[in-house]
Amino acid sequence: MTSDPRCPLDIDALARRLDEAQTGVTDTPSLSDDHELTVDNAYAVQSALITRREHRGETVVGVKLGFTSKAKMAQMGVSEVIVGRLTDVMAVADGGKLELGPFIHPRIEPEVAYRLGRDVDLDDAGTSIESCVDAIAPAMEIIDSRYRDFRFTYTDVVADNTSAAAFVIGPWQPVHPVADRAVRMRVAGVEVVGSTAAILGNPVRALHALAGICVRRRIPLRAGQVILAGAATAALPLGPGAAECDIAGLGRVTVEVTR
Ligand code: 0L1
Ligand code: MG
Repeated sequence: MTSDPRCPLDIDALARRLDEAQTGVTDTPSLSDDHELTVDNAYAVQSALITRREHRGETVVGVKLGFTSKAKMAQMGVSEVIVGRLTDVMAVADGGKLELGPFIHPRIEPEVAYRLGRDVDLDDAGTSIESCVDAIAPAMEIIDSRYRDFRFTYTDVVADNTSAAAFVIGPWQPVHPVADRAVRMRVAGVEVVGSTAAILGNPVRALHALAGICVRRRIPLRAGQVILAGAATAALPLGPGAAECDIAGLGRVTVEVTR
């Protein structure tokens, strides 16, 4: 488990540090300041973090992708997307209320969501993840890095469950192609526009990337789980007021943010 001469690596201690940052609503310095995490170590910390949440009674209800835009990959100097886990406690109802209290410095981004109609068999190379998806919806993700000033390395953010904090999903629809759809998100009067093409050129590619990582990392993909495919625009700071997202031909999702 030890990989850095500067500081012995204790996966559970790192997970506890990130977990306490989240539950205590207090940021923490980048783990990389005093540890040299490998990608394997980082996913191990993420798994330990999720185990802690499960011990508190939370249930994993889906997965999310990050770094699905060329701009973000270039910024981080990486070429592989990252995967995090979503729990039931992170889910907010469409049109519902979201209180800012539990978040450190939240941001929000427009996303495309898929739903799995059946389990993905990670041991069957012939299984197409697309054939396991039974619905698609507009969505927004709230990201809230537990790191000070959102300053992190690639492995830091994997360990921190890819900044996952909350999500809201609009009305589910039968699956249809959404390769290049206009996206508009408005948050407390600030608007950002973009395209679903920002998600790996086509959100369906996010499904393929996800399947590859889940096979390698043994992250289960179960019937009923949701998949957030990645951000269609840059994230906006999340403040009080209405947050809404429209995706052409896919629909609309809203949430009312309160202090
Ligand atoms: O969901 C995302 O694309 C965000 C991944 C983590 C990076 C960040 O916190 O900005
Ligand atoms: Mg996201």
